[in-house]
Amino acid sequence: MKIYFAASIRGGRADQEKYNQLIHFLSSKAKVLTEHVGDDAIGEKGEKDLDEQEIHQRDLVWLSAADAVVAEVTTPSLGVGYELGIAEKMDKPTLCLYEDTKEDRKLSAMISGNPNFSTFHYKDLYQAKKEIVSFLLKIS
Ligand code: 6IA
Repeated sequence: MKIYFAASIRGGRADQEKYNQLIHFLSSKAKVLTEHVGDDAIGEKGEKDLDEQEIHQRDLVWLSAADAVVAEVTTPSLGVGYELGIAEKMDKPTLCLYEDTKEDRKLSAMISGNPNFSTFHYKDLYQAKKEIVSFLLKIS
């Protein structure tokens, strides 16, 4: 199974280590097409070896090839929102993971209110990983 993992790059890299751990976990269960999203060498500027048009084109090819999408949506990101909208149009099973441990943050209603996405609020990575396992079981 091929998974498109989406998470913030220019929206902010504060959760990068968490992305890394989720990608590592997902990779033990499926093929993750977008492992670079967790890479600590990618800062808020993104990748250096491709231009922006190439990145956009490549990411859409990968999204189209994916069997499912897992998005970490705690840090708001225009790119992730865009990818989620496209994933919905492509009928990709989609899991949105949101860490709700901080009162001042709120997830967009366009994500939490969308019946086509499975949105899961988690307090720690253990819960997030458990939900990933149920999601993968459900769609396989
Ligand atoms: O708006 P954001 O940058 O936070 O969007 C992040 C999401 O869009 C991720 O899920 C990625 O799949 C995708 N994405 C956006 N920008 C990039 C990128 N470089 N490299 C890889 N994936 C990306 C950014 C620009 C670079 C030429 C400097």
